[in-house]
Formats: sequence, C-alpha cells, structure tokens
Amino acid sequence: MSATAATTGTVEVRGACPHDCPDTCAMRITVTDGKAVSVTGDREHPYTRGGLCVKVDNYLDRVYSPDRVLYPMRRTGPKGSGQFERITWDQALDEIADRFRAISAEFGPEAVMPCSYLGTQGILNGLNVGDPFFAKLGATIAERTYCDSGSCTAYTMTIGDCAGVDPESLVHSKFILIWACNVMSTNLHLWPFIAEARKRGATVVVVDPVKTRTAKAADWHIPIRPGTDGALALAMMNVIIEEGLTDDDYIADYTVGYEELAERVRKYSPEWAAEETGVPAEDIRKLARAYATTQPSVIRIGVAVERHAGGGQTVRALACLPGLVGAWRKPGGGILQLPLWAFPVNWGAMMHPEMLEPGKRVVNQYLLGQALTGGLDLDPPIKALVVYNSNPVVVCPDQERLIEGLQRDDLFTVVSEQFMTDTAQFADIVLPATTQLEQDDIMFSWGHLYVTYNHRSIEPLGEAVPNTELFRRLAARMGFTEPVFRRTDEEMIAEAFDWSAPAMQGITLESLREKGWQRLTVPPPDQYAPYAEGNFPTPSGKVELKSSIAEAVGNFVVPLFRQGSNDHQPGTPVDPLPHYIPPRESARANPELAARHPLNLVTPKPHAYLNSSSANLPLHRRVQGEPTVLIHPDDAAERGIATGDDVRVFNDRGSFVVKAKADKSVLAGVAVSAYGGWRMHTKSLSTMASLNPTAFADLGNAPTFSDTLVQIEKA
Ligand SMILES: Nc1nc2c(c(=O)[nH]1)N[C@H]1C(S)=C(S)[C@@H](COP(=O)(O)OP(=O)(O)OC[C@H]3O[C@@H](n4cnc5c(=O)[nH]c(N)nc54)[C@H](O)[C@@H]3O)O[C@H]1N2
Ligand SMILES: Nc1nc2c(c(=O)[nH]1)N[C@H]1C(S)=C(S)[C@@H](COP(=O)(O)OP(=O)(O)OC[C@H]3O[C@@H](n4cnc5c(=O)[nH]c(N)nc54)[C@H](O)[C@@H]3O)O[C@H]1N2
Ligand code: SF4
Ligand SMILES: [Mo]
Repeated sequence: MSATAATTGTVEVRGACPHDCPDTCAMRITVTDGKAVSVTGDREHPYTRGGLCVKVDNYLDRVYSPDRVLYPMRRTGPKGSGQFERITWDQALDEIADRFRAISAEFGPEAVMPCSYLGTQGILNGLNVGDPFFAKLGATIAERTYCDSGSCTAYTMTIGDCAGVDPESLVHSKFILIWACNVMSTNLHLWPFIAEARKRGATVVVVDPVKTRTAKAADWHIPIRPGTDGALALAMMNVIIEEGLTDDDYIADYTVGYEELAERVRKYSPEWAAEETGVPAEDIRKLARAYATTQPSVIRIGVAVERHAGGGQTVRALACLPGLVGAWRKPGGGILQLPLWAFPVNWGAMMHPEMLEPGKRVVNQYLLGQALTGGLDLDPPIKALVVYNSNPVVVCPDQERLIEGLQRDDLFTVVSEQFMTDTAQFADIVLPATTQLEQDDIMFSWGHLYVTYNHRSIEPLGEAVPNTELFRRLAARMGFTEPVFRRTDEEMIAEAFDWSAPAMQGITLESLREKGWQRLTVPPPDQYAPYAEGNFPTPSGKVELKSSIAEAVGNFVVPLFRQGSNDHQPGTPVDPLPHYIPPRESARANPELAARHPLNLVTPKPHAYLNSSSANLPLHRRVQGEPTVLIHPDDAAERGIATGDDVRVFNDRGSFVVKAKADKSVLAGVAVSAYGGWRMHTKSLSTMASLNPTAFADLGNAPTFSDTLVQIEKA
C-alpha cells in the first residue's frame, strides 16, 4: 500500500471521507495510471466496516464531475447570472489582494468578513484553515454556530464534555433512547451496534415528530411536537424523582444540586408536559420508568434538540438524566451526541488565537443576510466576503436578504469551491478547490473514537488547490511573512494533534500513515465507562444538575465554533437549574402568528445529500427524489391538497414551492421538508432557508430551525 499515488500502475491508497458526518468512514482508493478508479469503505475498520453510504459510495462522480470548478474564474455578467471567464491564479490573487488592501484602507480591515463551515472536516482543510489569515488581516470574526454549539455549551455546563459514551459500547446498552436523530440517514454506521444491542435484549425508543426510517425500525416511536422536548425531559425527571427511581448513591457521590433540581422539577408533571408535548401523560410515565430501571440506558441526541428557543436547556435536562439514574456506571450507559472532545486535536496550532486583536468585531454567520444588507448597523459595513467550505445561500436562514446582500454591486465576494453552487454564482472571483482525493489531511471524528489519515491519492485536477494552499497563496500575496503562513501540509499534520496526550499513546504519525486509522488509546468498548466514578470535567468534577458555569459565566459560545480564543466569553445570565423554555413560534407562545401560520416546519437532513453537498449531482438527485413537503392527511384535506400537488410553503419571512406529500408518518400540525436542495433547482428560486428565523436559541447561539411556523396552500 503506497502513501501517495504512483503515476503508472495500480495502487491502493488509504483515505477518509471528508464529510461533516459522524461516521468519518475509512476509505480505500484504487488508482490506476494516476486516475482513481474505485473508492470503497475499509472492511477492516471496526466501526465503519466497509460500507460507504449513498452519499459517498459514488464519490468518483463528484471528483470527476464535468461540473467541477477547475480554474480561477472572474465574473463577467451581472451578479448571480453565472457568467464567468477563466483567469490565472496570478490574476485572481492580484485582484483579491488589491481589493482587500483598498477596502482595508478606506473602511478598515473589519470590512472584510470570512464565511466558512464544514465542507470538509479535515483538521487541516476544515473549520479553522482560514483563521490565522483573517486574524492577521484584522477581518471581522465570523462566529460559526450552525451545528451543535448549543449542545456543546449545555454539555460544558452540565457534564463538562460532549464525549459521553463510546458509540461501539452501545452494544452493551439495554435501553436506547434516540432523541431527534435519524440514525439510519445521518449516522448510518451506528445502527449495526444498536441492532446488536437489540439482539441482546435492548429496547429502542425514538422521540421524533416524524416516523422516520429510524423510528419505523424502533420498538417504540414517541411523536412529539417540535421544540417541546424540554417538557418531556423535565417530566421524566419529575416521575423518576417522585417514584423513587433514582440511583441515590450515584447522586450523592457524583452530582451537585440534586435537592434544588428535585424542587425545581416538581412543577413539571406528566400532565403538564402532555399538554405541551402532545405525548400522553401515561406514555411519559412509562418512558421514564423504563428509562430509569433498564440499565445501562443511553440517550443518543440529535442536533434538532438544540434548535428552538429553549434548545440549550433541553440538552441540559437530557444531560442530567443519566446522572439521576446512575446510567454512567456501566459501558453503554450515559449520553451520546458527539465524542469529539475525546480527540486531543491541537486546535491552537490550527487557529492561532493569539493572532487575534482583542476587541475584534464578531458577527455570527447565521446573520449574514442582515450583515450584508445593513440590518445590523455594522460600522464599517461588510465590503468583502470570503466564502470557503460552505454554501450559505442554502444553509443560512434569511435567504431573501442574503441574496439581496450578495447582489450588492459594492460587495466584493470571493468563493472557493468545488462546484458552481448557489453561493458561488454570486461571486466576483471563484477559486477552484480540491476534493479529498486530491489532498492530504488528518481527521478526528464526532461519531467514533478513531483517528483517520487521508493520503492524497491523485494529483489535483485542473488548477484546484487544497484550502491550506489557498491561504498560503493569499497570505504570500498580502505580504504576510509569519512562519504560520509558510507551513507545509506535512508540517501542519505534524502539529494537528497533541501526540503526547494519553489518548495518543501508541499512535504516531508514522503508524497512522501506515495503518490509515487507529483507535484512540482509551479503554475498549466493553470497559468504556469514564464517568463510572464521577471524574466529569466540570468545575466540581461531578454532574452539575445546578451548573456553576451557568451561574458564573452565563451564556457563551464554545470556542471551537468560533474563530479565536479558548476563553468562555461571558454572556447573558442563565438560570443554573434546568427549566422549560417553550418554542417562540407556537400556538401557546404566539397565538396570533399561529392563527396565520399554524404548521411547524422542520427541515431535517436529506438522505442522499450531505447538507447541500452533492445536491447538484444527477445520481444523488435521483436517489433523493423530488423535493417535497410532508404533511398529515388531515392538514392536507383541510387545505384541499393532495399528494403530488405543487404547494407554496410560506410565512412572513418568505416562501418556497414544492410538491406536497400527505402521509400519516408525520404528526398533525407539522410540515417536514428535507433541506439541502439547491435554490437554482427550485421552481420558486427559493428554499426553506427563506422561512427559517434568525433568532438564536437560549445557549451557544444555536440556530432555531425547528422553531418555524408556516402556512401551506396550493400553488
Ligand atoms: N444523510 C445525511 N447525513 C448527515 C447529514 C446530511 O446532510 N445528510 N448531515 C450531517 C450533519 S452536519 C449533522 S449535524 C447530522 C445531524 O443528524 P440528525 O441529528 O439526525 O439531524 P436532523 O436530520 O436535522 O434531525 C433528526 C431528526 O430530528 C427531528 N426533529 C426536528 N425537530 C425536532 C424537535 O424539535 N424535536 C424532536 N424530538 N425531533 C425533531 C427530525 O424529524 C429528524 O428526524 O447529520 C449528519 N449526517
Ligand atoms: N434549514 C436548515 N438549515 C441548516 C440545517 C438544517 O438542518 N436545516 N443544518 C445546519 C447544519 S447542522 C450544518 S452542519 C450546516 C452545514 O453547512 P455547510 O457546511 O455550509 O454545508 P454544505 O452545504 O455541505 O456546504 C459545504 C460546501 O463546501 C464545499 N467544499 C467541500 N469541500 C471543500 C474544500 O475542501 N474546500 C472548499 N473551499 N470547499 C469545499 C462543498 O462543495 C459545499 O458546497 O447547515 C446548517 N443549515
Ligand atoms: S458521509 Fe458519513 S456515512 Fe457516508 S461515507 Fe462519509 S462518513 Fe461514511
Ligand atoms: Mo451539522
């Protein structure tokens, strides 16, 4: 097995799926005469076991797509027209550097704003790749909280870490509570472990407003009104405490704040929660009893839990539950969302927070539409936008304003992309980016405990460059001379981990290169119970039912999701005990709004796309099928809508047109439309991103995608 591709003959190269997906599959790429001819999963990998998903097992379609952006391009037509001409890298870099200098001179460097997310998850080319460059430039800091920042803040406050349970130890669980997660689409490789647990007698329960593929496969599906999960979690605590189902020794030894919590949840009765959630009180009791008494029990939380006004407190409540019932005592017990912090990634070496000027302006990317259209009263205004690893037109809310902003003639937009996306269409300069086969990288995972190495298997196509090289080139052209801008990929990989950390014992760069992947040096799945005797990385070392961090710091954004330093920036005060915050857009909270827009829109992940990635490729589009909005047959009948009708989904913020599908798999009052499809492929030239609100959830500046009321009518 060779490290990098040979130019003649056939070699097999070890790689890693780059996608923002918990599974981080180990891949094997066969290369013949310099061309990749097959990409498969690595059968030997204990977690991903050889199968890639529908999004990636045709990865060569992506790499060799005729639609790849392969050369730098300059806009020739009006913004958004998609008319570009090929230019050289030198021309592109000169134009960008000239514009940055002119904009900085006239408005100050904060008039430049980066916008990025997780197009690739590689430690080199992913979230932080541009941070040192923009810090040196003095640009506006882009806060990136699309995903899991609310939960990470909640975990930090409660159990100190989002690491939780080893996914492989789920085979030892006896009660698996999947909460707002469509495992079969979004975390496919976890399912065999759940299936194995079930074979060994475990019960699987799914809490979701929709009977998803995952809910269909479970023993019990509990449909719930979107955004009301906190009420269910608090009522479960109420039952567990009232009925004496607690693990009193675990509570006494390894939690703080129990008495106050018990007092707090007394008001959250199952009857009260039934009104709020739509889940019958008897079912709430049954769930609480089974959860508490079937040990070890585990809760697998999905990202949708954090996506409403009270999402953070909902995750807090859920993170308290395992401590109350002593689930942490045994392997397979506790809570699992993203074991990301088990990896000793050297984020400091990637983002170089010391380069940030104190007091730099921070703008959350989620507010990009407002930021570009004067809505935030920014001084200086944003005059240049640099997008990489992201497709904000599809993934950001407030689409109409964002488009309006991107159309501004005085905005200079640079987009680094593999494809001419909805966002790239609006660029002044488009720069070609490599795919994972064309670059070296090293990967953590947020769904298992293996480090994976991605060897470059083919030469970059056209003039595409990895993001690392993009920022080396930009820095050189700007005259930035710090050594950080001259690091090679090789040098960056050597800095990517704290190799001396306990979890990296026995793992070296050499061994990783050779083997492709290695499990962190942590106990094996059948012994993985790091919190059996407390040892939570909270200030008290215990589960903080009453959170000292919430009390001392208030709300904050976990630094991984923000460009910059590792300090918790103090924010608005937060009640240190878990509590219920109802959704903002509901009949209870806003009857007037709900009278006009009575349906709650949820926008889960597409089965065949990874966010908006690959939503342009023919095979993926065929598998995904035509975009639809799923509603309950009663809601359809009330509106004279039949399956197959074109319908307009709208609220005061915007609208989009899709085909309706009436089906009992969705709760009455809920509308479901998978996101990810491109705006340019829609009839209405708009997607559900035009309907989602820009309001944040209570913790970590998380988005509130599930807190969206809409109305639907025949188009
Ligand atoms: N196929 C595929 N896989 C992916 C991705 C993809 O785009 N496509 N994206 C990756 C990324 S970035 C992420 S973050 C993960 C996310 O993966 P998941 O956590 O599974 O995220 P979602 O699909 O957004 O939502 C999961 C479920 O939550 C339900 N839901 C929505 N609102 C609520 C609510 O208020 N309460 C409850 N109880 N349920 C609710 C939805 O109906 C949906 O079935 O998936 C990753 N994997
Ligand atoms: N309505 C709604 N909106 C959502 C969500 C939702 O559930 N509902 N989910 C949210 C979540 S969880 C997430 S994580 C975000 C995802 O937001 P993004 O991370 O922006 O997701 P993608 O749509 O995959 O866009 C990534 C882009 O990066 C490009 N790319 C890939 N690799 C590279 C590379 O190496 N270099 C460069 N320069 N570009 C590359 C891809 O071609 C793609 O266009 O969306 C959020 N938005
Ligand atoms: S998207 Fe996820 S499941 Fe699919 S190949 Fe990549 S890591 Fe594996
Ligand atoms: Mo995400």
